[in-house]
Order: sequence, then structure tokens, then C-alpha cells
Amino acid sequence: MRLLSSPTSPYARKVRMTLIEKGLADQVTVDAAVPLGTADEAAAVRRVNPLAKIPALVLDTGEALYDSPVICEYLDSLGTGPTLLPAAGPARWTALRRQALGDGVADAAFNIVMEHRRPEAQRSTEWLDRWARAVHGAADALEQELAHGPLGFDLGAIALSAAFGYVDFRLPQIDWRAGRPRLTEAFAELAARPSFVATAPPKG
Ligand SMILES: N[C@@H](CCC(=O)N[C@@H](CS)C(=O)NCC(=O)O)C(=O)O
Repeated sequence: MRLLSSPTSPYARKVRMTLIEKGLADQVTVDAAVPLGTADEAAAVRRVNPLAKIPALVLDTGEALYDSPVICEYLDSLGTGPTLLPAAGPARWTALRRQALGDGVADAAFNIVMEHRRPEAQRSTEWLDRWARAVHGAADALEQELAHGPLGFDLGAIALSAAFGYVDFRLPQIDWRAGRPRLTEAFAELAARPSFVATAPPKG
């Protein structure tokens, strides 16, 4: 199998963490830094994923899987180690909902990063505010949720760690920890996992 990836993508990080957690790292060749900047580069990725997005996983049959929730569920079905996405019941819906929350934080943060790359005159402060509110709204919801019990470890926790790790990496001015001690502690526990440490984005 071959994974089209990037060292900074929070979605690719979910997949790379899942590979490690499921003991599958040696079964997948990781194209570590697939470029997407130019039209030609996007066209090359589009041959694998018509949306021209990474991550995408090319199976040994030649079929490609995308996006990150699909890839992670596929890898969970293959690997050893604890199940990351329970097959049924309330734990499944909690894991899927938290994955959606994490992916939503990543989407909002990614949009903020992209908006900042546009010329200043073209930037929308309205949208920037809206995306920042999404990050803080997710953090508030998690802080409340954690009053009722620990986060645990599943695909939802992986998505949340990758997403808030991306906010720390690209948008350190967003202080999502302030006034949220339970989320701060839960994230610190996740960030200590070898799979999180091994997939850290490059410094500088
Ligand atoms: N929902 C997708 C999001 C993937 C995504 O947006 N990836 C970004 C990189 S972080 C990308 O490839 N962007 C290129 C583009 O949007 O053209 C997933 O979970 O895999």
C-alpha cells in the first residue's frame, strides 16, 4: 500500500498515527511530502483522488481510498492492537462524532491558514472570525464533555489530537487551552503517545 501524505497535514497525521497505533507502519510506503501547490502537482494527485487532496491510500489492488475517515476505518479493520472505531453501539457514535469534531477543527484551522495566504485586501475578517469561533466552540464543547468522563482513546481522540496539534503548529495565536484545564490535560496525555510524537510536523 502507498500513502500520499504530507508532514504538516492534520488529516494525513490521523492516518499516520493510525498506522502506528495499529502496527501497520511497515506495510505502507509513505510518500511523505506530496506537493499540491501547482496545477501540475494537483493533477498528479487527482489521478489518485479526483478531489486532488491528501491523504489518499493506494491499495495493492490499485484502488485508492480517501478521505481520512475512510482510510482510518479501513486500516482499523486490518491492523492489530485495540479497535479504534467500535463496530456498534454508543461508543461507535461517540468516536465518529468526535472524529467529525476534530476534522471540523482541522477544516476551520486550515481555512484560516489559507485565508491568511491571500492578499490582505482579499481576506474576509467575517470568515476568519467564523472559523476561529468554530475552533473555540469545539474546545468549549470538549471541556464540558470531559466533566462527565475521560476522553479515552479511539479514532475520535486521534482526530482531535491531530487537529489541535495543527492549531498549535500553524496558529499558535489561538489559545484554545485558556480556561479549559480538562481539555489541556486530555490533549497533553494524547500528545505524549509515541504515535503523536513520531508524526510531529517539522519545526521552523
Ligand atoms: N476531508 C479530507 C480533507 C483533506 C484535505 O483537505 N487535505 C488538504 C491538505 S491538509 C489538501 O489536500 N488540500 C488540497 C486542496 O484542497 O486542494 C480528509 O479528511 O482527508
